[in-house]
Amino acid sequence: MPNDEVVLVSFWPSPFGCRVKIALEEKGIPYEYKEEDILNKSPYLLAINPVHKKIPVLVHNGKPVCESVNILEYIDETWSDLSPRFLPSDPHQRAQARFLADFIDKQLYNSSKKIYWGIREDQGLGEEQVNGKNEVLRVLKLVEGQIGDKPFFGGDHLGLLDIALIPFYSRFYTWETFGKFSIEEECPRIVAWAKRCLQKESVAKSLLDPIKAYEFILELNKLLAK
Ligand code: GS8
Repeated sequence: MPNDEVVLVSFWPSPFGCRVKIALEEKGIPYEYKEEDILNKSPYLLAINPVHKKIPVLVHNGKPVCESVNILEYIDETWSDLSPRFLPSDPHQRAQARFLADFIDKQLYNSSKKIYWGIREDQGLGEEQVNGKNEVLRVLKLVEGQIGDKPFFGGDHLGLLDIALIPFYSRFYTWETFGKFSIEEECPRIVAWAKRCLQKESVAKSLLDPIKAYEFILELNKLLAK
């Protein structure tokens, strides 16, 4: 669809926005990027996502699509002629990929916030942080158990689950630094998988630098402390 107008509205540190960037890059779909300040939301964002008022939003020929996993599925269906396909053709495998992407959304991000949200890094580990760390490791170990003998969850190419999970790799450094633990020691297969994903240009050019992600959290915590 050569005359398509594709706009991604996002906020630079967002792992959810990063998913959409990777998906568009993987399929080679040209798009315009619009940065949104989520601390001072524009009337445009409120108009295109009046329900959740969150980024990312993909605006395709003027029509907004919200919620990152929903956007990934929309991209896969709309540009079904472009490879790779993010969802497997087998219904059970498709259900499983959706199930795990949903599990990541419900568990990983919220648990991880307990490790760093409003925490001073020079404090000893509090109970909430230890809980957050244990929950994060539980999720990662469960997901790690699903890695088969292929390089990616999607098989030989990136699939829905790969794209949903890989943006959080940029946050590992933050979680490890605040939580004083090593994900590589606990979940070596997840880290090996992430390194394979990073060999993909779509991932390498979309993923946030881990140090920038960490500095962003430090700034956010300063704002929260005010
Ligand atoms: C989550 C998006 C989200 O949390 C998705 O798209 O998958 N389930 C959604 N977006 C955040 C920025 S990233 O942390 C956001 O827009 N927050 C604004 C707010 O909460 O007001």
